Amino acid sequence: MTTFTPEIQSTLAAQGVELPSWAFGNSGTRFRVWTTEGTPRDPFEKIADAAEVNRLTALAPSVALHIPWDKVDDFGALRRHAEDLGVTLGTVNSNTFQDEDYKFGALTHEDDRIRRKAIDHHLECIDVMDATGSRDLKIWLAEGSNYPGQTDMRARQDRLNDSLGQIYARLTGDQRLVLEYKFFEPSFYHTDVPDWGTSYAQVATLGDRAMVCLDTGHHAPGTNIEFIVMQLLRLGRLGSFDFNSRFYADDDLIVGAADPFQLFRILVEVIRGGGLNNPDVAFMLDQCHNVEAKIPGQIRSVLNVQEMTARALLLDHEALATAQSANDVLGAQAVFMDAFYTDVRPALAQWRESRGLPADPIAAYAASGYQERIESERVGGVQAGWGA
Ligand code: PSV
Ligand code: MN
Ligand code: MN
Repeated sequence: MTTFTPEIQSTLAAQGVELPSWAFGNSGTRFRVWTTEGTPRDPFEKIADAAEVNRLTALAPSVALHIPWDKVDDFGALRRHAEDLGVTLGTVNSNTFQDEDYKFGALTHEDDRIRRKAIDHHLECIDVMDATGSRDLKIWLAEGSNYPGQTDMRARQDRLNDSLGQIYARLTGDQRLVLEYKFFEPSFYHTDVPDWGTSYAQVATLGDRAMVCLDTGHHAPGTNIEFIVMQLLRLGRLGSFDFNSRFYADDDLIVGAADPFQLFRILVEVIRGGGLNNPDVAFMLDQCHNVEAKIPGQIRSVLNVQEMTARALLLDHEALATAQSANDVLGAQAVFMDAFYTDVRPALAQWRESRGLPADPIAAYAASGYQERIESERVGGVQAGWGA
């Protein structure tokens, strides 16, 4: 069985992956949203479910919020609720994709009234951050156009920059703005923040506390994502990850499920670039569990990240560097694949037990009675869903 050095053990022990509150609500596709027994009815119940993932894995110390989906009257109370359950409230995600006014844009809109409304929404999100103690404001914009000639792409970049500048100016202390890109959807011809280069160009003009968010599902098929990870770390602008996996487009499936090797390659570059357990880089999930059980789905996800991190930590950098500098193509590739093919699961199970955690967190969840309890308690009220 693989053994982990004390150094690897302490690196693994320090790892944390932020969970998205929306992963615990009902979700689906544009064809159907599936309902599930025991689904949370409000943000407090979503936080309770996220805390259960952390209790069983010690891997998920914080929960990301989406505003207005997670709007509550008293964010201080939500924060205390989270802290009582041993987690913190993390990234605040804004939402400018579900309001009639934003049909033709929000932060890029040519109508000053609508653009003002979108900026004000972000200022409200920063008020929420002040109450929750969150550091990061994450902005993903569903803005773009469907037809060539439909809009002035260049003027929209200028308005976007002005809007982001106004939002950035409202941040205080260690708060940050993180700008997420996505190559298409909901627009199909042009998107205002389609790629890391555009996100970088926008945030670089704002200041040091403006960063890029890389969602692994937001690239064209075949994109070398680990190259982007390497470049953003080099430039000191990789602010956060939205982890998930996909077969086709923005599928939001369990991270490491579609392409474990890609997750491994990304984590190798994260480690190479000093991004692991670096407070400047937030590791989050952005997933929806349409057909699988939600809490075990999140447990599976954080374990997948942990397993690929452990494999990446086992990479023999010395042997790799030697092979690389000799241009030993096959030798270098063999060293790389040796780490990837190492089955770390038995060693991780044993290590978890040595820390007082269940060797098999998914089995421990099934045996805990938590699912039965929420199914019997959470009757009545409206189940939360992606978008509510
Ligand atoms: C957009 O596709 C996105 O990745 C953004 O992060 C949103 O906030 C999130 O999905 C909502 O699920
Ligand atoms: Mn995302
Ligand atoms: Mn997405």
